[in-house]
Amino acid sequence: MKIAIVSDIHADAKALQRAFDDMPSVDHVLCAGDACSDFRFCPDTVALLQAARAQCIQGNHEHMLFGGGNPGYLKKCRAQFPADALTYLSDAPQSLDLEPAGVRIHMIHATPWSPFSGYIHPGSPQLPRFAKLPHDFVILGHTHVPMVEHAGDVTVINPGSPSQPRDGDRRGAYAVLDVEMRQATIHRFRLD
Ligand SMILES: [Mn+2]
Repeated sequence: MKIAIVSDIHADAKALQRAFDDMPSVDHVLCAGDACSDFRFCPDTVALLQAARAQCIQGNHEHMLFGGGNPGYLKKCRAQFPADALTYLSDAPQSLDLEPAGVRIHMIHATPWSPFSGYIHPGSPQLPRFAKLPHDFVILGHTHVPMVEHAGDVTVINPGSPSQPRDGDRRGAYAVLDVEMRQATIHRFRLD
């Protein structure tokens, strides 16, 4: 089973479409939050995720928008966009646990200890803490920096961002997890 992971799309349907075009054949799609921005909701982005039957969690931007951080804009969104597009993200959980083929996967946007704040970058001093978690894979977003890091038997995956990479590489990014092989790989694709 292959699982594609995207995160931090930030309302850029074009970049997400590029990621899907670039993707090998996968069985499942996960989105680790920030599909929208708290000041910009994109129904086309949601439609692409819905068509891919992606399982999404909320990032800090969904939390801000749907948690009342930008009430004027949310009101505008409710008037302008289909209700089911909004509920697709407003009803998304803060974290998600999956166990395909006995492989324990935990997905949360920022860190396992705080869903919406804190940054785990490659080489983070916090990475050794992951070794004690009861998961095989922890999927994060938030940094827009793609990584596959190991802490004991736990693999930490951040797929980066298809639209706003922040690692000095201008290409978009996503990840693919091969569950049986227990192997995660970062994929890059051109945005221009
Ligand atoms: Mn983000």
